[in-house]
Amino acid sequence: MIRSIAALSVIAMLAACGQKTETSSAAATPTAEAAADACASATGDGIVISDAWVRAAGEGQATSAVYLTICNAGADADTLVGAASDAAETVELHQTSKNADGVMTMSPVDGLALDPKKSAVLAPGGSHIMLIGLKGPINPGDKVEVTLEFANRAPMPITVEARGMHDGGHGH
Ligand SMILES: [Cu+2]
Repeated sequence: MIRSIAALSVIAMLAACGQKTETSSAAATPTAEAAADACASATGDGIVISDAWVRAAGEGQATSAVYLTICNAGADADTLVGAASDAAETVELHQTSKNADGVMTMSPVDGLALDPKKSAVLAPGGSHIMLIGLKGPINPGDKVEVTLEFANRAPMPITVEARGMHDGGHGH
């Protein structure tokens, strides 16, 4: 992170929400704004994943969801087109939204846009990677392997840690 301090300070001056710029790795739980700021100054051409976790699921529970922040550090747009995991029979990209009756529903989407130098935030109440047909319980602290699939990049395997209902996210 040290080499990006100069760039971050520039961004902090430019960005309205630039007061928080630290987004490194697992310990931090950056806000969407902070993650976007850090992504704007990211170097290289890669995808940078942060704040990745999977919701813990008890015995007999059929579904769970993976949440993460995806920074597209490259200069070109890409799309998250899918994901795979041995933890579930089926893995789908989902978008949660409110229907006409004001009820939260979720539905599959073909892809999630990854704009250059921007972060896409998959979080409770919004987009998520849905695990359908869990092959077993996922306990808090468990590690789950998930492979992210992109339109313009090689698949990217990541490891996400399980959090209980009360540890992660803020509802829904
Ligand atoms: Cu879902």
